[in-house]
Amino acid sequence: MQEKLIKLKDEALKAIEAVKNSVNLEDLEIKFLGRKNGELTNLMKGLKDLEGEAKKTFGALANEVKTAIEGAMNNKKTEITQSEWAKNLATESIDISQPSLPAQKFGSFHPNTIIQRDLENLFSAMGFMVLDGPELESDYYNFNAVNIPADHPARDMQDTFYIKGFDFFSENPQVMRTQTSPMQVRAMQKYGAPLRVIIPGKVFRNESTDVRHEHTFYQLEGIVIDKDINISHLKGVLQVLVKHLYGPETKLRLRPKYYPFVEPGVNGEVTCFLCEGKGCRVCKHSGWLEILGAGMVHPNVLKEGGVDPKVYQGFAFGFGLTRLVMLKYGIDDIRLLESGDLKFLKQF
Ligand code: FA5
Repeated sequence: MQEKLIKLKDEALKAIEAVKNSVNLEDLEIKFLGRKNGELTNLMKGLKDLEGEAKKTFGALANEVKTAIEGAMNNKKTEITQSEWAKNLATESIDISQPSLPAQKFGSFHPNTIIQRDLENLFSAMGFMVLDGPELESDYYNFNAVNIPADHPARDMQDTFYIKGFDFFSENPQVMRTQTSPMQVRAMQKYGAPLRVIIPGKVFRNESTDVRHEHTFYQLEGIVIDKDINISHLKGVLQVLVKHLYGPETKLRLRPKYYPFVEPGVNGEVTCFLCEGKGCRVCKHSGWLEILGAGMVHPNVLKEGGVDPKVYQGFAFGFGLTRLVMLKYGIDDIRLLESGDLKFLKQF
């Protein structure tokens, strides 16, 4: 019995020594140590037929053989695993010069959109509706309805882009809107009085561009119609806006300006962001930057909107939304905003 054990040990150790891969090693494990039919297990079944000292000696030897085979198995397992890793390392390679996968990119809102949304929230909190209007507008709403008849010289102040096939004498000639003011009349016609509404949107003018002027830019129109409305209400709302955007110290200057659709009319300026009022190329060395036109709604415009000027008054304002954006972010050339330059846009 004991010789059988020693023979089994020699055989197992030799076989383990010769094995080259983990699959064959597993087969050997089953062959020698397997619980059901392993050779060592089978030999140990004979233990029950022995007695006394012989049983003791056989038991001890069987344990010694088992430990030796298990130890050899474990050493071989480590050896095989290491050589398999080494083989993988030799065949696989990492190219450290390969560029990394592009990082996930997220878009961001255009600065116009950021400011527009911010102001929509501000005005909504003051009870204003937010409306949208057509960019291709009728000549009637863009000019006539806001008190600028066909032969009025004020039409020269806002030269527009003509539409292909434009016929001034047709029933409904159309233009790319030069201002958001046509929405004053559209809003009154649709909602009547009292009324509190803002209309942000794109406008178009045929003008030579420079650091402050674009041919395509954004305005934000506002109109309030109610009983007992006066110009101090207008000033209050404008001040809320400029202080909200630029801080409590911001100065707003209102000076008389002619607009056919308001009486009296004003233009509004704030301290230039670039030179802080000292004078520079952006503010044409005046220290002030014009950001809006405003005034008390002209009775002719109220009538055009179907509102009785004897009962209701109102004020209206038109901000250059793009100018507000320039001021907010210190952008010294308006043309950057519509340039589609990603380096510029990614900063927001
Ligand atoms: C108007 O467009 C009037 N509709 C504003 C208004 C509304 C007056 C309601 C009274 C009552 P004006 O042409 O001044 O006005 O333009 C208004 C603002 O738009 C200007 O103050 C300026 O901030 C901006 N703006 C005008 N032209 C340009 C331009 N070419 N590029 C960028 N911003 C401009």
